[in-house]
Amino acid sequence: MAKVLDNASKLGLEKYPRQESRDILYGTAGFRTRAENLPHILYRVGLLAVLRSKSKRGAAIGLMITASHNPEPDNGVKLIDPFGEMLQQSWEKFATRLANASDTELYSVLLAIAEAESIDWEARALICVGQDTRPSSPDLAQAAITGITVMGGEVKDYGVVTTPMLHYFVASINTDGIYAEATEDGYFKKMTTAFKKLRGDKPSNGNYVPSILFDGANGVGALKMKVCLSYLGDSLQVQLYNDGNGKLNHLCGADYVKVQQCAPHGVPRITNARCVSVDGDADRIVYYYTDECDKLHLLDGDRIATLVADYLMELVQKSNLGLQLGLVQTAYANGSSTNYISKTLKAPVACVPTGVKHLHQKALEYDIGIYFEANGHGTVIFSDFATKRICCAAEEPSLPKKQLCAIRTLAAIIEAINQTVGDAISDLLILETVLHARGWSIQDWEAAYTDLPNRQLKVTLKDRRVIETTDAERKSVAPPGLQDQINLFVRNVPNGRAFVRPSGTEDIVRVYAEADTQANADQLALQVASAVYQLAGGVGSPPAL
Ligand code: G16
Repeated sequence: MAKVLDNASKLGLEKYPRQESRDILYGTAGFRTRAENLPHILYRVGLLAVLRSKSKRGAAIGLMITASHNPEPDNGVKLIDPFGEMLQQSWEKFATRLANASDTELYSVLLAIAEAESIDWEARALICVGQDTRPSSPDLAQAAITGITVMGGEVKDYGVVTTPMLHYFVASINTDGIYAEATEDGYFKKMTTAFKKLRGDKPSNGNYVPSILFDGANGVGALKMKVCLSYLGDSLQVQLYNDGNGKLNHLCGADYVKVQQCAPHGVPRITNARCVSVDGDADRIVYYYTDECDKLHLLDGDRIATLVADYLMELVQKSNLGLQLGLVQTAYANGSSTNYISKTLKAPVACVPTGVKHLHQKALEYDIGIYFEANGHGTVIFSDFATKRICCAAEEPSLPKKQLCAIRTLAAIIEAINQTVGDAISDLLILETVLHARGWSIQDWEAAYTDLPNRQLKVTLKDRRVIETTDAERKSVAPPGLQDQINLFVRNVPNGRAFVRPSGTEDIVRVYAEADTQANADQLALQVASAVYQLAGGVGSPPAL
C-alpha cells in the first residue's frame, strides 16, 4: 500500500501538479471550473475512484468528464456509485479534501481516506470512464486514467458518451447485466424495443403526430440521438439540429431555452411544431413550441413531471397493485405545477435542495418516485418491491384484460426508462409514449394548467459562499438582512415568490422569481438580484434583465 501511495503522490507532483491556489468544492454535480485548472483534479479524482471502488469490494465506479450545461471552456468531473447513482455524500468531503491538498500532502490525504474507510488493498478496482465532446475532455480523460492506473485500478474507457449512458453502464456492470447490457447497443436496444412495444403499430394517434425537431446543443446528445434513430426506425421521425458543428451550448440547448425563455438558434421556426432541447451531456430535456405570434411556449421539467405522473397514476390505479406514487421537486418548481400535483392529481409532492442527488434519494421513498427539476433533469424510479409486483403480475394471463394491459404497460415503461439518473433520450421516449397514448399535441399537453410567469437571473459575487440558505433553499440565512428584503419585495406582488442560492456548478448565484404577470416576475427578480449584489459583494456590472 505504502508503495502505491508513494508512486501516486510522486507521479502527481511530476505530471499533474496543483495549478490553482483557490480551493474548489465538489458541488451540485462534481467539480466544475475552467478546463485549464482541472488536470490535477482529474488525476486526483482518478486516484479517489480507485479507493471508492475498493471500498465497494471491487464494484465498478463511473468517472464522467463533463461540464454539462456550462460554456465550452469549462469542464468538470463527477463520480458515479455502483447502482448508477451519484457519489455518496460522505465521500464528497474526501473528494474536496483530495482536490485541495497541496502536492506534498497527497500521500497523507490518500492514506487518511484509506484508513477512515478501512480500504482492503487486496480488493480489485474497476473504473468506467466517459467523456463529453468538449475539446478539453480527451486530455482530462488521460489525466484521470493515469491516476486510476498508478493506483492499480482497471479502466473501462467508454470514450464519448452521454452522462446518463455512463450511469446506466455502471449499474449494468454491477448487476451482472440484470439491469441491462453494459454496451451502447444494449442501451439503445433495450429502450427502443420497449418504446416500440408501447407504441404498437400505429405511430399516429388523435392529435399526436410522430415527428419532432431536436436541438442537440451541439453536444454528445446530438451524436447519440443520431445512433438512436437507427434503432427507432419508423416509430418516430426526428429532425436533428445543432448536431455538433456549432459551439457547445451556445445560444442553444435545454439550459439556454429554459433560463433565457427563448427558442434556440439553429432550429427552424415551424409554427406549433413539437420541439425538444437537450443539454450538453444529454441529461436534461425540455419541450417547446412557437405559436402563430412567434411566442415561445416552454414545457419544462415541471410539465414533464406532471404529464408523466398523470399517466402513471392512471396505470397504477388500473393495475390494482396497491402501489404508492410520489413526486419530488425543488424550489424552482413553478407554483402552478405544485398546486396541480397536490390539488388536481392529489399526489404527494416533496421539495428538496437542487441537485439530482437530493431528488433521487427522496424519490426512493416511494414505490414509484417521479422526480424532475424545472430545468428538465429527472426520471422515474421503481422500487424493487414495485418492480417485482409489476413484473410478476405481467405474467398472470388470468387477470382481467384492462388490468393486465395496464400492468404490461408499466412493465414496458420500466424497460424504457433509465432509472439511474435523468436521461434526455430515455425521457424523450417516455414522453412521446405518453403523448401518443393520450393522442395529444403539445398544445393539449400545455392545457393542463397555466404556469406562473417567472424569471431567473444570475449575479456574480466576490465569493458566492456568502449566500447561505435553509428550508430546501427557499430562504436565505446569510448575509444578514437579505431575506428581510426579499420578503418585502415579495409582499408587494400578487402570487409573488422569490429565492436566491449559490450555484453548485457555476461561479455565480442564481435568483428565481415568479409572480402573477411577467412584468412583476421580472421586476421582482431584478429587485432581489440587486439586493444580493449590494448586500453580498457583487462584482462586475449590476444585475439587469
Ligand atoms: C447539474 C445538476 C442538476 C442541477 C444543475 C444546476 O445539472 O445535476 O441537478 O440542477 O446542475 O445546478 P446549480 O444550480 O447548482 O448550478 P447539469 O445538467 O449541469 O449536470
